[in-house]
Amino acid sequence: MSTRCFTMLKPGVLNRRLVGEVISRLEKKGLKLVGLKLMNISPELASKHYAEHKGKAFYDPLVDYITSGPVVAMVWQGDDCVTLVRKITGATSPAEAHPGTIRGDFCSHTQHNIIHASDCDESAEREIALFFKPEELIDWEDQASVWF
Ligand code: 3AN
Repeated sequence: MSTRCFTMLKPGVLNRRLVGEVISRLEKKGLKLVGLKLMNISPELASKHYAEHKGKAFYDPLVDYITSGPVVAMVWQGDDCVTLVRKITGATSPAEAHPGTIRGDFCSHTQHNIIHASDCDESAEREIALFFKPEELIDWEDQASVWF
């Protein structure tokens, strides 16, 4: 079943010139990009996005970091989208993320683990609604859908 996943390249990824590389990996898998924007995150949006982590030791540094510079927010669509994106993203801790995954290849510290990806379909829909207006998403006709 076609579902959606919210992903976000965290602050600093623009600096590292990795935006194209990450998008390319998700595209090559066959996922369909239906939303994309460069944006700054307000503290209010950060606190909504990371509400489940409120009270944890890493929460304040996480909000400070995620609001520290522009992010690239994306919505991907495809069959089992969240599962596929999270496989390509790799484990939360870069030490556990396998080589060949985005986190396995491009980062060393959990707090600066390059990319956010929704962890289930419900989180994806909640996060998409936080970051995108409905009219910012374009469900274009996919002629290649037979392959994916
Ligand atoms: P994921 O991003 O893999 O779904 P979550 O939701 O557990 O992982 O964590 C959200 C973000 O919080 C992570 N991407 C990471 O930046 C940060 N984070 C999670 N656990 C830690 C930790 N133990 N120390 C520092 N930062 C953490």
